Amino acid sequence: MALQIGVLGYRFMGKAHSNAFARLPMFFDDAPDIERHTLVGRDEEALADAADRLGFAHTETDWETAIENVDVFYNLGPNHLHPEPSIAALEADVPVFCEKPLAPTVEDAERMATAAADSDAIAGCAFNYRFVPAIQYAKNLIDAGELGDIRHVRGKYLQDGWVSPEDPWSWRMDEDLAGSGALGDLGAHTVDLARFLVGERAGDIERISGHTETFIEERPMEEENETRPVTVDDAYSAQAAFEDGAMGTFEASRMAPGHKNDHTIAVHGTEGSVKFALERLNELEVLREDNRGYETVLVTDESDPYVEHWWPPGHVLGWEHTFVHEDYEFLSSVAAGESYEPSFESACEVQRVLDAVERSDERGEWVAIE
Ligand code: SOE
Repeated sequence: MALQIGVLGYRFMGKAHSNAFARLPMFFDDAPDIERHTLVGRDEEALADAADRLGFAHTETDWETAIENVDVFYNLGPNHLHPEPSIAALEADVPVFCEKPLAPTVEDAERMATAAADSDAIAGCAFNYRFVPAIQYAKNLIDAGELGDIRHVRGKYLQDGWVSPEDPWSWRMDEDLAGSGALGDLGAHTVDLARFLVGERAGDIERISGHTETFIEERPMEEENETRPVTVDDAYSAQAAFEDGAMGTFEASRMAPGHKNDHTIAVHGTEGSVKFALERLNELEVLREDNRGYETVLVTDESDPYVEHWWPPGHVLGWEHTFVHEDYEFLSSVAAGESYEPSFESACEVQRVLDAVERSDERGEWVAIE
């Protein structure tokens, strides 16, 4: 019997995951059978059109009703809608996959992690960049000790979608709806990746010194002749101390002209380094101790993570494939009754780091992760 999937949200992330659901039976022959059962949204006309385009059999404007009719619930709504529907689904022992960041606040994230811990169903958070083959290749090198002991983790996520004061207001600009700005939208990815890549070798992040800035205090509404205040950060930077002594340097900005989706992370150890850039996501720069310089590894061999499901070497993958990989892993975990990472607890750890950045910024001093 196919897993019946319910999805809340049908815009950007709704498309990314619906595309992934459609690819699974074509490229992952051991993927569980799934059906796009119910699409949840508020605007009935737009919802019907989206359900038709994204291949859902039913629509529902009430997420509580939808949860009663499905086997798996994907929460792809804006951040403020992550807690309640996800907690309700978990209380009904319906597995939940929730987009990042887990929640607007660390308090909400803790509630969600507790609901997952108390549920018989599993829950996962959509940190899709863990599922880039080059990132998993890097993790395998690091965990195998190829870089030695870790000294530095350096992550940046730069975009330029809101550089102009004329770039419109959206829910991502509002503290009540999003929780934070670049910090949660972009920084969450970098913190999760850093924990994923070096967590085995360097331990967790112990303390943080953070700084946030809002450069543009209000923005025009797209369809109305009015402006709304921006109540979240446009950019953040942070220094982090890992348990085993490694140093972390993190930043993200929506104000970096010329940078479209420029997520980079570098790890430096006692015996080598790796560097990754999302805009060149098939490649990993690797420096081993005895090399004169970095070598560019094209991570598209059939022995590389996930590549066997797709194309021959050099027939590169894209951003959308990371969603196919994470949905394959999550839905396979649901079908097999196994755990999944990143879990809600892992995603809550990320939220604790984001919260520490904001607490540190407010106090002007280093703070411990609580
Ligand atoms: C917008 O900043 C956004 O779509 C993020 O929300 C995603 O998580 C990121 O992967 C790309 O940029």
